[in-house]
Amino acid sequence: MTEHAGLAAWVKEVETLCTPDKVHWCDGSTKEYDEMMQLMVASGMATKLDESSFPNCYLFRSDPSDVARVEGRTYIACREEENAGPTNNWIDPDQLKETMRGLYQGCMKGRTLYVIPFSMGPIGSPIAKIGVQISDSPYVVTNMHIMTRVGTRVLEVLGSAGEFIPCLHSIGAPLEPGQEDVPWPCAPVEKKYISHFPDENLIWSYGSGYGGNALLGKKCLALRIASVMARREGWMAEHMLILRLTNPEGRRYHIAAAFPSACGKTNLAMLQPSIPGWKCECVGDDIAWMKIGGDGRLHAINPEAGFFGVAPGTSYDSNPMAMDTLKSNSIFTNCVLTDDNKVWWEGMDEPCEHGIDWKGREWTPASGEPGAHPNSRFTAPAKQCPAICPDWEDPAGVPIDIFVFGGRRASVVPLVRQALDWDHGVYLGASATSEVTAAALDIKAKLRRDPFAMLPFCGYHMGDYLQHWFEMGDKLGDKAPKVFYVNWFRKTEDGRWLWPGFGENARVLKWMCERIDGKVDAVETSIGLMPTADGLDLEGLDIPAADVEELLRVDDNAWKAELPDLREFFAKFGDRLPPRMQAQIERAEQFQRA
Ligand code: GTP
Ligand code: SPV
Ligand code: MN
Repeated sequence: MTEHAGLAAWVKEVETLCTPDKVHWCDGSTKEYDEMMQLMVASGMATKLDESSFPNCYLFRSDPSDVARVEGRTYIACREEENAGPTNNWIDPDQLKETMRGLYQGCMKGRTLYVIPFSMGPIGSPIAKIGVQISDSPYVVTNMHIMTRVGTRVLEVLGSAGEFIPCLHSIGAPLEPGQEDVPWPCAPVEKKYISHFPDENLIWSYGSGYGGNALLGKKCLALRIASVMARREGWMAEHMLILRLTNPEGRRYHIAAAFPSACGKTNLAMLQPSIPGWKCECVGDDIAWMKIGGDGRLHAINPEAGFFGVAPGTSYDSNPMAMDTLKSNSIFTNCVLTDDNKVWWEGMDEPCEHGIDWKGREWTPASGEPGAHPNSRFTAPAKQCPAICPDWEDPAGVPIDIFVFGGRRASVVPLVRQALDWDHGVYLGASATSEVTAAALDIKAKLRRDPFAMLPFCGYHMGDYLQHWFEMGDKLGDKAPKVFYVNWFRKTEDGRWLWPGFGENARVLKWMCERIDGKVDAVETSIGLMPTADGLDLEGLDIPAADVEELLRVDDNAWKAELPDLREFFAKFGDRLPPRMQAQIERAEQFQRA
């Protein structure tokens, strides 16, 4: 319970609206976590994995309709429609609340209402923000235990009048007396709403139990609501990993990188450099909150406490640090259950001959479909990562030297290039494109523009967001991080990866570090500064020279062909497109004409 009158009143109000059978205030303890897992095993929602191979780990299978974020059902309900901008869905906040109140009416019947006080960022840190999530999903409670700092200590910090962000969540599946529950209750897609009310720092989510739709501290609070607060208060909330790279001489570099969902953040954050003497440590794998410190530099913290990582493709070969992180005290969703009660997914080191797939059906490699859903995920405590940075919970954050943008592109976009200056860097981030992945359920396009990997996560007008980036650059001046753009995903015509990726990506990061130290030259091209023929350290890497040449090739015709689409995309921003972005587009067009 709480001494906070505002919180108590809100919980009472929700209780009256949603009519749960019980109310449970979460204390964040291990005992609470264990009891909830036991409850879910008993109800058939969770499967306990083999204790000797995966101690204290559980597998869940979601409803086949509830497997990823639903961008088409995600709303930024600010007062004025034009402030949501052309890249967000908008509904008038009063109207949306009326619709959702109708849905919330009695929606927790037969269920328990959990009150989850949580902190994004270390509890009590001046940069941390407190949220309180109400949810009727015990799965959400256990995931929040891992992904955020949950519990009584948060209520203590909140005191009797502290500020918190209310996050209301229901799976939208009331139980009538005698009605049998299903393993993964949720509402049909047309009743799902992931709603944000940025004018009042409020989040209402209904109908989904999966990932960013339901773990409201993550995308809803730490990105959509926080991005609005950050603009107002002069800081940044970004969809970025944070890592520390140390060179053989012991010099440290801090890198923050924005790639769209399922495009390599977790992997890069836990990189094991293939080049001798270089060390990489992970600060965060998905979200960065960054403020200008007393030294005038940009300092980043990871507001999360766990990783909600893409399972397929994760292996000891590709990401050993993630594999060591997730082997205990973790939750798995939509993976394969093997005959010896372990989890498996496509791309894991050893093949799986037989098991139960994510839909609960018998599965073999001959089944003709992946056994794990492409957006199957692990939820694992960050502190278990062997490569976690000793300073990952430092409230002061780490000073960022380098920003990296990128996306998944089979063609055109080269392995790496450096921006000419800050404004060009903002242009590179803003013009990012990526092939669409399984992380969003309802996006049919193959390729899309995803500025700063924030398209689904920016809580206000994207034109104003670009302006905010320009203004942050002005404030940082010569202390602004240097900007780069990468693409690990270029392929040959017959579909082979040109770049080995993963630990070898350290070679590209090394080039960036040498660039900012002025140790290595670059070639100026129409799209930015590129490595010279011998600029990248490729020692010990078995890669054909022709592949390297292709990875660094700038096809001016292909770039030119993309400009009309870029112009059309930015035209939607109308008079909110910053003149400095307009100038960058014109510069790009001029380059391509020359
Ligand atoms: P979200 O959690 O959705 O925000 O995704 P993320 O950006 O953290 O993506 P993640 O690192 O989980 O990578 C997604 C997929 O891309 C996985 O299947 C990885 O194995 C694969 N991947 C990551 N890095 C590389 C790389 O360097 N090369 C190749 N070919 N694949 C990669
Ligand atoms: C993403 O989609 O970018 C994720 C997973 O990190 S979710 O938490 O579902 O948004
Ligand atoms: Mn993400």
